[in-house]
Amino acid sequence: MTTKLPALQQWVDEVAARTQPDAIHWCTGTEDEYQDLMELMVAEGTMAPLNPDSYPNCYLHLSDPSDVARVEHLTFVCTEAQEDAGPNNNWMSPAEGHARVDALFEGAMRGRMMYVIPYCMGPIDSPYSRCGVEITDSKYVVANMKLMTRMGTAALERIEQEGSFVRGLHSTGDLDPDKRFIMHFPDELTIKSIGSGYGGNALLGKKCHALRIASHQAREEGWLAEHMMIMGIESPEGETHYIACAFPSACGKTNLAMLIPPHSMPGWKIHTLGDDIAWLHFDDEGQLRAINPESGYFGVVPGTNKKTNENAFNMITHDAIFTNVGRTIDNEPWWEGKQNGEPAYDWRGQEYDGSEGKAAHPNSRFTVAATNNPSYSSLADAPEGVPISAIVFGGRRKRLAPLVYEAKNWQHGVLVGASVGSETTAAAIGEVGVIRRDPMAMKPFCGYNFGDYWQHWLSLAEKSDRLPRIFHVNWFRQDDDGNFLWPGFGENLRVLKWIIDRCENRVGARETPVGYLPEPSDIDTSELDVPAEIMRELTSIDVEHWQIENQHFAEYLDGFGDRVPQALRDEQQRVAMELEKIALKTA
Ligand code: OXD
Ligand code: MN
Repeated sequence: MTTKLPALQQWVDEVAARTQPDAIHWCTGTEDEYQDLMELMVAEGTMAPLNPDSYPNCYLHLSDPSDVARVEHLTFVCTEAQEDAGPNNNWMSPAEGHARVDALFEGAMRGRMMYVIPYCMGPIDSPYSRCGVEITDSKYVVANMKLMTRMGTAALERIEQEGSFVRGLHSTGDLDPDKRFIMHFPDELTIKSIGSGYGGNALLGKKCHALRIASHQAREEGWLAEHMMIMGIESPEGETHYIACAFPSACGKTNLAMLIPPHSMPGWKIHTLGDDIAWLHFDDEGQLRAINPESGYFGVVPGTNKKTNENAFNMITHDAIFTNVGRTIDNEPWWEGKQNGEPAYDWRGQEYDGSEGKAAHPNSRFTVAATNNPSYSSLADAPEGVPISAIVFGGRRKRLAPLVYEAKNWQHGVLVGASVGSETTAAAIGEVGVIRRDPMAMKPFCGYNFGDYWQHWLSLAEKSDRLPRIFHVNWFRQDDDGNFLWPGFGENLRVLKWIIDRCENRVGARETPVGYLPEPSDIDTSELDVPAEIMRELTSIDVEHWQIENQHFAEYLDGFGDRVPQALRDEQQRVAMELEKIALKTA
């Protein structure tokens, strides 16, 4: 018996009987255990140590070339009624889901070690944290879980006290894409994932538990599990505000979370709490508080350099795992946009001469403990989390969305979040439909019907009279030649300052049908090369363009049928009517 909790021991025994591993290892989460795993992987050839002088304690893992990203088409939510999973998820009945994957797990761990990883999502002593146990046959998964979660003995003790935990079963199987499934059983708090070793498919604490299963639990229990980074912004006067931002994958959450203030804003400081996931709960006073359930970052490597994200660039020079990047002749990791060194080998391990493809896979990743981050906030470990002043949504919109605007109230903010989207192809004026809709940046991660999810968001208005304000930002506006209108990166702090000033009622705004917009002069552009007419463009709306957008969004809502809350429809129609009024006036 390796645990005092009979339900856990029984599950581990059942899994072992089905998967037939050679042996079982219960993870303790110690540094020695991590180093032993690394040595084993180096001996097996699945991990390569990088240059110990310039990249101490860093390793490179090259995955199977067919296994480099999340697989949304193979990701399922298994509920009794298909309607409960909603049009936003692939669905299977629980009976069929179990039958399909259980057959693939038969004997899957033969010849392998089975690892049992007890983990805690969130600070070990936080009432908002939730625990899980992942069983896996992948040493790479164990090592990544060590960096990404609080795993090991302390988590097991909490699980034994609480008696409940999310069950995550994972095997890399034979990496055959035809035998790959990521299955979620929210009513059983269970995840089964087979056939992939990639982070989002295999580190079950992350997207599977902390978003898909947790969003389901959060709805039942009155909180939110969101695809949001969390950051603290401290002014030179020492006033700190915390914000939670949801942008679709690969829209710069990690960069924003680690922002370095521009020279023109001396004395400002950024404190990073998380770069990907936030769990938001109300405290006794009705204040929404956030914890980051993770304790590490699993970030996209290409494009990381001193200009885009100096903190990340520095934090991955030690104690990091790289997955699918290239390598220099000096055995340093290399990626497109690194801005120094030359690749000698590509992400497949082959010699690289630049004639074919990229040296690093576009979705190559770093894994590091959050404490590596120079701007790490010690409050990331605070059991009570941090108070959230503002929720910020965003996406990549070349033309439509202004640099920043504020929702008129909570209900309107839910509409703003529900209409988040990112352009996937070059969209000319008018072609606003060419976007991937990604409500609240949760399209791949909401574990239940979006209609019910929006209703859950709306219902929070009844829980508190001091909800955070809701904003939308867009760093990606372009001119006709494809040049970005706003410099982005550290300069985004200028926009965050406006958001904070709004929260403190220190600055006015212009009311429009789509929300409150800044006066161009209310965003400080000193030392920036952004002409006044560009600032006017960045802080105004094109009514006709927004009418098309509103119409597209209404059609999108139709896809969710009668699960769409009436209040959301009302809000969409209110915006449509107000836009129409202006269009008629100016016609
Ligand atoms: C991620 C994602 O890996 O959103 O964080 O895809
Ligand atoms: Mn993400």
